[in-house]
Amino acid sequence: SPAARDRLRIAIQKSGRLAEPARALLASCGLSWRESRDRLFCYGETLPVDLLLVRDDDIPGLIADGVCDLGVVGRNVLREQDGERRAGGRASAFREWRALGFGGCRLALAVPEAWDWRGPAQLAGKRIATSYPALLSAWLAEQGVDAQVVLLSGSVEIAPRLGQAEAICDLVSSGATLAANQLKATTTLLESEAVLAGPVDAFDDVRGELAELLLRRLDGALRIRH
Ligand code: PRT
Ligand code: ZN
Repeated sequence: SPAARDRLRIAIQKSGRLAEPARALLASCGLSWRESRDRLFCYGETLPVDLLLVRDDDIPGLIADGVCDLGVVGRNVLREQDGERRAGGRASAFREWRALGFGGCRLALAVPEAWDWRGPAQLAGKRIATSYPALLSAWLAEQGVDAQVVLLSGSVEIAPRLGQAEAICDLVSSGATLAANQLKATTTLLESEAVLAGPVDAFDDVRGELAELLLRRLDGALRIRH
């Protein structure tokens, strides 16, 4: 279990879609920080709550390793990494504590516009490109469909045109990217948004009280927003 600490450390995205909204939400909870020159660590001034600025993909692992206590990350990333851990026989090491109401998108299956979509069975024997292999594999298994998962770290939507796959499974918000690549969304595998992620169990030192205080303020801030 993570080493005891008397300050709470929250990981947020350094740059990207969730970076500014995450900071703004935490600031609306009364937190403020003094920034270090490298902009990787922000020291909490009003409360002993520090920020670590990282890649979003690193956030679940930082919580699992006890390097950070909490994190703001897409549910898609959190569920994918939990799925990968459990597929590898490891126990869950983080979970969703709160849905935060921004960064909304969906993980969807998309096929060429020319396809006459009749359902998941149509994917049998096909290649599906994705950056979410655990979530896609779990869904395929649930549907009883035997398809090949092609793992790509980026530019998933171009894979069908490049001949790497017949279909894709990727995040969609406006749908413009799919349309630009002559693809159409079919089934939604996961509705996603930014979430506050934390360990599976409560903290057993002063971080527990800090986390409770933060959650109370967060719930207040989220109520005002909605
Ligand atoms: O550098 P770092 O690794 O931290 O950032 P990143 O590039 O991996 O992440 P970033 O900032 O792109 O996304 C962070 C999180 O924002 C994601 O994990 C999602 O939870 C959330 N989010 C919300 C999205 C989108 N909407 C989104 N539309 N993440 C990505 N997209 C991409 C999608 O992959 C596709 O390429 O936008 C394109 C589709 O958008 P539309 O509007 O054309 O449908
Ligand atoms: Zn990322």
